[in-house]
Amino acid sequence: MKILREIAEFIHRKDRFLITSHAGPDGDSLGTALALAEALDQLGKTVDVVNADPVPRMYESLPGIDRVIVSSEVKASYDALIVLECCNLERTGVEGLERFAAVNIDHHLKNDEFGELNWIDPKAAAVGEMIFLLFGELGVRITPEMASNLYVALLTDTGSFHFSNTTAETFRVAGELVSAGADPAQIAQTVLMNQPESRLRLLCRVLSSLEFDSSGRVAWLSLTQEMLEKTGSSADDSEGMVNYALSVEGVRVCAFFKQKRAQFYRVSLRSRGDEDVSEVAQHYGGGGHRNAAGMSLEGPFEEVRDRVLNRLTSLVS
Ligand SMILES: [Mn+2]
Repeated sequence: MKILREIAEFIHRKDRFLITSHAGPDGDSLGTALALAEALDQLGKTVDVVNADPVPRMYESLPGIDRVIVSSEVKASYDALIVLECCNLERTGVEGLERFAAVNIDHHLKNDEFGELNWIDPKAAAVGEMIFLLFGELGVRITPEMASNLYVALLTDTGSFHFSNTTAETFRVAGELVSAGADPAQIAQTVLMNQPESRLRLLCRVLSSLEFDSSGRVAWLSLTQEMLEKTGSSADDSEGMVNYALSVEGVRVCAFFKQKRAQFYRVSLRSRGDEDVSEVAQHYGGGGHRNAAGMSLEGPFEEVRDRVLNRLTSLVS
């Protein structure tokens, strides 16, 4: 692939790198950033990893996680910037990035192609799957730590290999990562099966908010600031809870309304099949993939809920 060669040549030409990804980091953005940072270490480059938001608890065990600098502004200078899964620079939540020559690597449908080099592959299950190919092009050795980080990227972005983005290529890469030292059982234990009690208490409350439309094809969940306070949870403890609504027989699409503050909601959307929830998200200024998307909405809860549900209902009727 030409773009892979161009990115590899770009990396070989530069010395000081900054890697960043979207605000509200997830397993793909963090795992891929850390694996890429280690690859650049191997090539003798200087690398900083910056994220606007703190590392969610479930990813604290990722090898090299301590190198993530949490900051919403970059003042130092670098030769190059590598941006992972962001449709534009604003999505990083980090200021001061416009100064750098950027490589833009993403697997989302909509991308502004803001980079000097842009590698967008919506068929990739995770940016981790893409970066694995880049490692081949760069000729770096995949250490067990890099393999584990990329495996976390694949595992979490595919919903443990459940989602429709899971392909033969995903399993091929996952297989190579296991051969290189990623331990699937141990990673599942530390990332997925290591929840604090507070998260389960939060899950109980979120699940008790579950509702359905009259067709049974649309389901929704909600989370309030009060639920977080009462259970001693943080907002990132709700990651993945949206999928419970989609797991119900007959449900085609679902929404998860997360109150960020009074009259302000972050809405996650999921679908099972051909229903494209990214269209709904884009209508409200958000984005994502066909089966997983999100946006933010302002207003009283009932109003926000009804606006979204109207759209979701027409998607399944
Ligand atoms: Mn991703």
